[in-house]
Amino acid sequence: MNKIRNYDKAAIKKADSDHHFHPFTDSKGLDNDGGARVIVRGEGCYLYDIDGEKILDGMAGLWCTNIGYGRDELADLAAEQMKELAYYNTFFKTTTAPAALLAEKLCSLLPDNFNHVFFSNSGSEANDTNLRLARTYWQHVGKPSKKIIISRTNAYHGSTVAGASLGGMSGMHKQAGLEIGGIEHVMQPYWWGEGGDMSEDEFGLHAAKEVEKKILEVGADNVAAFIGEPFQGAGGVIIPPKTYWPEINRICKEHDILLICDEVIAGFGRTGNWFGLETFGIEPDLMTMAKGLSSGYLPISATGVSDRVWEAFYKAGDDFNHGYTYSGHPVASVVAMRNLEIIEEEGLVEKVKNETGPYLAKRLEELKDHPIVGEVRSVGLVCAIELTNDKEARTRFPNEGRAGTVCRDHFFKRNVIMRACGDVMVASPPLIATKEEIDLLIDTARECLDATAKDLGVM
Ligand code: PXG
Repeated sequence: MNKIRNYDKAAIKKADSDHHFHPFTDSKGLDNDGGARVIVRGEGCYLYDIDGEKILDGMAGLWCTNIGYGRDELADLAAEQMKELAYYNTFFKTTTAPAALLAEKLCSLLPDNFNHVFFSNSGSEANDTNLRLARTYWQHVGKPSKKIIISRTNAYHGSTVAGASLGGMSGMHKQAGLEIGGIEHVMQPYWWGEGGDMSEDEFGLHAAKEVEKKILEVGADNVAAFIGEPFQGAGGVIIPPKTYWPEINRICKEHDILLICDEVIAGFGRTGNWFGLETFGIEPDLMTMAKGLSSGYLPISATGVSDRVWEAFYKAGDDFNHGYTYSGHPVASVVAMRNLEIIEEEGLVEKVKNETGPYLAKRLEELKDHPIVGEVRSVGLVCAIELTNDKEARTRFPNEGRAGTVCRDHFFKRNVIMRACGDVMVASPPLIATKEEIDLLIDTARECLDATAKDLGVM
């Protein structure tokens, strides 16, 4: 066990409350709830807070700690690299060994037509990169009018101005007046919420055709790309019907639109394959990768660039006027490289595909009959539980989002982390999770659903 620093709990809580502006948080509400929980240590799938409570992390941090917490060898490698070369950039005719080797390693995992990567530090930045790559690509091939990016409502592509604009989170759009031009949103492939009387397969085609409709409406000559997550993560683990992605492939090809696959959550084993594109049969031109690339040990992200796009930039003989101080940071690169090796050595992708993914699906099915559960769904080691007040009509409890918050708080009290996306409970545990840990997650879910139903006056 690693040594825990001897923190002064009261001082930390006060510092946090007085000075820390938290992301995606109602600060007054947080204070009224007694402030933030202080996490001090992580080991495997568990976190420990400053009060010594042991917490099962059913969310892998924020969908990222794929290899779990407490891997000393990553800390040792980072220290070694910092002592040798803490930093150098990858601009101006220079590189570093860790960045070069990570690029090579990453490309060995990507589809055959992907042989280059561009490094950034977060998923948001990687999607900013994608937007610029897509638009610049069309300039290079002599079609500069192709600028519009088509995305979906309730998509999440990050929190920078471009990331949030590409995303379709209404709350984010409303607050910041995000109006960077040339981004259009179409419906999401969310059968349970929006499928009405259609079968899942019919609805998958219908939702994909909305992309085609939008292309025809604005003119294919004006569209640069379509962007989508293989399954929507932050939107509530929305897993598209199997008809959706093949039709999107067809539409993008037919209208000559680049396809950007945002693998920030789906990548690095989450769905039981290295990438979500394998699970769903997606044929992209650009890919966004972050989170599981380093399992969250250090910030690093990458854009996968297909040969088609790469060749246009290569032939153009011009600078790509884009990059970040820390693109290809050597310490983050070394850590990411070892993280990928650990995923391989421990067979985590196969484990999710053959053992824990099917086990999670099986245990999850048991919750289907619960009175407030509308649907359960999973792919690999990520799942969702829809809370409903009417299973047949597929409707929500009044004050949408409240049922989810009530349920989330029951998990919190029981030292298990499951996230509420509105009224959808979602989990995405580290890929090292054992069947016992999945049992704890699902057994706790049953208890929390009962308690939530009671609070809402259903049971
Ligand atoms: N794309 C996808 C698909 C994501 O899920 C990003 C891009 C942006 O990555 P960065 O590293 O810039 O955060 C994400 C991030 C949530 C939650 O509440 C989800 C994310 C981030 C923060 C919160 O579920 N996903």
